[in-house]
Amino acid sequence: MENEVQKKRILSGIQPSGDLTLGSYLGAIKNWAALSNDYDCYYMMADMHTITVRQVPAELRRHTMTQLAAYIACGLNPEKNVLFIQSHVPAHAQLGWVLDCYTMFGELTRMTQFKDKSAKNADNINAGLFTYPSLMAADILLYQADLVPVGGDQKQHVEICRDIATRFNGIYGDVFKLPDPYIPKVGARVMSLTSPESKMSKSDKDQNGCVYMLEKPEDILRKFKKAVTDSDACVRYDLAAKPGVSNLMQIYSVTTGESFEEIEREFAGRGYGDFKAAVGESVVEMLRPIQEETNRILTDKAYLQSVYRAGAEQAAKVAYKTLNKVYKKIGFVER
Ligand code: AQP
Repeated sequence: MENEVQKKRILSGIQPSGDLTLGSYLGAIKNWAALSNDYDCYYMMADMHTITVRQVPAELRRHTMTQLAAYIACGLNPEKNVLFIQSHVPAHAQLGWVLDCYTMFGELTRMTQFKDKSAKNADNINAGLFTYPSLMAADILLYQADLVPVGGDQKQHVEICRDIATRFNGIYGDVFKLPDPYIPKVGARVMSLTSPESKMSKSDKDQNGCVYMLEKPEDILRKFKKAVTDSDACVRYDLAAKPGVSNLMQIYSVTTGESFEEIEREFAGRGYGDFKAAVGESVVEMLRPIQEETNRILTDKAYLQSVYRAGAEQAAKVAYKTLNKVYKKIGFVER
C-alpha cells in the first residue's frame, strides 16, 4: 500500500515582459530550483499579466520562450515541475473575473506596484494594471497553493490574495487554501546597479543598472565596474547609509555563499575597484553554465513546445477542479 505524504504545493511565475535579470534569477528562479524535490511545483510564464503594460507581440513571444528555456536551464526539470504558459490555461482569466467581484476598489488603490507602474506608464493606466492583484490571486488560488515564492516586492500581492480568499471563504465556506509568501533571506530584493534605491527590473529603461541573465560576460563585468557605490571606500553592510555597496554585498553573498562578515574581512583595506570586479566575476561564473544551457535548449523548438503543452494539460486539471467548485458555490448553472 502506498502511504505517500501529500507534498505542499507551490505556485509562482514571472512576467515575460523583458529579458530576465539577475533579480529574476536571485529573487525567484534560483530558489524555485531548490524546491523541486520537496514540493509539488507549478511555475508559469505570466504572459497575461505582461500585457498590463504595452508589449511588442513578437518580443512577448520571444521572451516567453526564452523564459521557459531559462527555467529549464536553471534546474527546473519539466518532469518534476509543471511549467506552463498562463494564457494556455483559461481558468486564470475565468477565476480572475470572479475574484474581481470580490476585491475592493480601496484595496487595489493601496498597491504599491500599481502606484509605481502607473507613474511609469502614465499614458496607459489601464484597468488590467489596476486589477493585476485579483488575477494574481486567481493564479495562486486555482492551484490551492500552500506557498508562493516571491521577491520582497511581491509580498503585498500575496497578502491581498489572502484577504480576497478569506473574504470568499467567509461567504462560501472553505473553498480556497490560504497561501503564505516564501521570501528568500538574501536576494529578495536585488537593486539597480546605477540607482540602488530602486529594484532591478526587466523593463528598466536604464540598461546599465540592470544585469541580464543572458548578457555577454564583458558587458556584465563593465556594468559591475561602473556600479554606484559611495565615498566611504569601505566594504561594509549598511543598507540605509550604503545602499550601493550593500546591494553588491548581497549579490556577492548569494553567488559565493560568503556571509557579510566574511565579505567585509575579505575586502578590508582594499578599494571598491577590487570588490566590484570580484562581484562581477562571481556573477559571470554563476551565469556561464545557465547561459550555455539556455541557448542550447532554445534551438530545440519541438522540445519546448512539448514541455509547455504537457504543462498546460497538467495545470488545467488542477485549475478546473477549483474553478468548477467556485462556479458551483457562487450559483452559476452547471453546463
Ligand atoms: N530585483 C529583484 N530582486 C528580487 N526579486 C525580484 N523579482 C523581480 N525582480 C526582482 C522577483 O521575480 C518574480 C517575478 O517578477 P515579475 O517579473 O513577474 O514581476 P516584477 O516583480 O514586476 O519584475 P520586474 O523585473 O520588475 O518586471 P517589470 O519590469 O515588467 O515590472 C517575483 O517573485 C519578483 O519578486
